[in-house]
Amino acid sequence: MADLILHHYPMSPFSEKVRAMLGYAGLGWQSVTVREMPPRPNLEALTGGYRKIPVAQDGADVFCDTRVIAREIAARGNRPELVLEHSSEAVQAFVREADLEIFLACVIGFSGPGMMVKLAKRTSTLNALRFLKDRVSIGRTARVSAMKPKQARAKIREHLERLEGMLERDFLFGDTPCIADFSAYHGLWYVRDLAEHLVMKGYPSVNAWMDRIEAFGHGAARELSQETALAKARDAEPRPVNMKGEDPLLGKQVSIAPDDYARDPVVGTLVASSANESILRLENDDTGVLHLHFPKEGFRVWEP
Ligand SMILES: N[C@@H](CCC(=O)N[C@@H](CS)C(=O)NCC(=O)O)C(=O)O
Repeated sequence: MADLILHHYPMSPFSEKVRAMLGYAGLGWQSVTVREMPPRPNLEALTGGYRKIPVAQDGADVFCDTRVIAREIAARGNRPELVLEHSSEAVQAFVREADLEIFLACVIGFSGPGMMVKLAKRTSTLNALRFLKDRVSIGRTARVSAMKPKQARAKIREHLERLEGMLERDFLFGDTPCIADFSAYHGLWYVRDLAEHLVMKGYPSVNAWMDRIEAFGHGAARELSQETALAKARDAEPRPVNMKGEDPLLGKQVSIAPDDYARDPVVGTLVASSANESILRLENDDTGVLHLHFPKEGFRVWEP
């Protein structure tokens, strides 16, 4: 299997989840840095309009959402503990909450003016203002219950208490990490390492656990340009699809979109549908034929 190409940006928590998993799995990968918000024309040619970050790519196969990206990392690094559907019910329930409510609480509760100043310093003031406008618009069109910053901070304090209690061993569910550790880590990375918020101070076990995850590093990344990533898609064929499923929408043109926030739909032909994954075929001049992989959970598929 080829090294994954990761389309990401430094301040993105879900990208940090993937970078940390790549480090844990000891993998080499290719890094394509994208803007913090659309327009991202080169990436849009690969994703058909799916707008969340990160996105991973292997030739003409494109992996949208960290749940399907984790499966690719697990396969390349022989780390089955990163595959959500192989995990216990308790781990799956924990990950579901960590990747949605807890992540949103971290971002809503701890994105003060300091974060905007950081972004402005890394990019430009105009970029930071555009970012703010973009995120307000994501919030307005989201289908998740809105939280006020104060409520969000209270939720995170409660969450930190719970984690502190869970961390009797080195990792959340035992002596070795699993997908739950990476899902819980990335939101708190935003709070502790990006926002540098003092709320984290009173939780020594949580801090030591985060340090253990950070010690895995990010794996060996090589920079790649957006144009080269597109060319790699154009020069490759999608890998053969070996699961098809019973879905009545198979073979039809469908729309697919996240059902929580940033719900921009992608239109393509549904070429495979299993319990955990949908694969859409897309074709355009810049990339040729692509297969886009989406998780089943958290996505809606319908006939347009
Ligand atoms: N469920 C998605 C969540 C990804 C997500 O929310 N990513 C954030 C960045 S950390 C995002 O896309 N924000 C909007 C953007 O970057 O355009 C996953 O697991 O990949």
